This record gives sequence, structure tokens and C-alpha cells, in this order.
Amino acid sequence: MTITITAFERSPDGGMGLARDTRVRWALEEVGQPYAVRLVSFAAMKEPEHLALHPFGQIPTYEEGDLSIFETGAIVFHIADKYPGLLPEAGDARARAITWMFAALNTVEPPILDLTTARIFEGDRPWRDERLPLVMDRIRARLDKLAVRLGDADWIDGAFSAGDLLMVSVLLRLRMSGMLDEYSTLAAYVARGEARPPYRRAFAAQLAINAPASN
Ligand code: GTB
Repeated sequence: MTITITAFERSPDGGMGLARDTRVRWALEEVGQPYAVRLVSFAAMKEPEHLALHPFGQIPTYEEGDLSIFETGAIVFHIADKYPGLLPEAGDARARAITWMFAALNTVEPPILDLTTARIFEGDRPWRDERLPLVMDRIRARLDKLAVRLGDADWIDGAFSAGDLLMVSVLLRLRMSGMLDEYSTLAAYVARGEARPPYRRAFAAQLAINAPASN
């Protein structure tokens, strides 16, 4: 059955791989499933046709036969649940890997999203300079603990899993801020994720769409 995902017609990041379709592409590459991509403009995302797939008018979405789902975490979980390669087969190890998926999205990512909001979307607001250090401290509080838990391990809990895929994807959003460089083991963890051939393929596929045209 053909898998079709949606992605930005042109990502605002110009191909840095930060839009969330990269996470879904990466998961599909890890499990070796081919997929098609339907590109949508910002305007089209708010039209009824896309809203039927994604009630909040966003990307990514995922269609497979009669199934249509949205929310990156749910999509990555569906892929990991259905196809071998991203979650331990059963038992406690599987439950722990799923826990790390939620930890990435619910505990580590929110303050990182706040940083983008403070820097970019509220960059011209009078509270920006006061807010930024508070947000950065909230991020460091998470990274301190994450670095302790990771220690010198390659991955967060045994073999690479969907938990690592989401955690690395979340941490990648910090690269531009320089904050990742404060944590050498986390920076190495992210680099290990980026070095995986499935990530390289996912990154290249989105870059092919989003790279600024050269003259
Ligand atoms: N909770 C949802 C999920 O995890 O799937 C959030 C989905 C979401 O935020 N989608 C964004 C979107 O569609 C794209 S990924 N935005 C358009 C809109 O809301 O109208 C977020 C994103 C966008 C751009 C960059 N960038 O350019 O660096 C990075 C991340």
C-alpha cells in the first residue's frame, strides 16, 4: 500500500531539515518503507481538502490505504509499531523506548519551541530580552538531566529506537542557538543520529525540495 506524507511546498528553513516531515521521512527510511510526498503551500494547508487530513492545517500528515493520521509523534509511533526496526519487539524495553518518544516531544521539546517563539515570533516584543535567558535556563534544566541519563552511551536506552529518532530530531532544533555545543555528549549523540544512512537519505530528500535555487 502506498504511503503518502505531506510536506511544505517550500520549508521556511530552506532545507535545514527542521520541519517535521523530516522526522517522518527518517522513520520511513529506518524501516525501509518507500513513500510518496505531496507538497502543500501555506495557503493550501488551510483549505478544506487539507483540513480534512489535518484539523489544524499543518504538515506532516500520513496516508496509507484507508488510514489518514496527523501529529508527528503518532505517525512515527504508527510506523514503528507496524514495521520492524524502530522499537524493541515487546516487553519492558518496548515500553521504555515509547516512553522516550513521549519524553522527547512532551518534556524536552516544549522549552525548545519557546526559544523559537521568543527569538523569532516575539523578537520585536519588549519582553524578549528578559524572557530569553529564562527560556534558555529551562532548556538547560532538561539538557543537564538528559546528558546525565545518556552518559557515555550511544543511544538513550540500548539499541537505537524511535525514542532516539525523536530526541535527536528535537535536539537538532537547538543547533543554531549554539546551546547544543555546551553539552559535548549530546552534540555527539545528535551527530550519531545525523550520520545514520536513513537520516542522510531523509535529509537529502527534503533538501532536494527546499534548497534555495542557485543561479
Ligand atoms: N504537533 C504537530 C506535529 O508534531 O505534527 C505540529 C506540526 C507543526 O508544527 N507543523 C508545522 C506547520 O505545518 C511544520 S513543522 N506549520 C504551518 C502552520 O502551522 O501554518 C514546524 C516547523 C516549521 C518550520 C521550521 N523551520 O522553518 O525551521 C521548523 C519547524
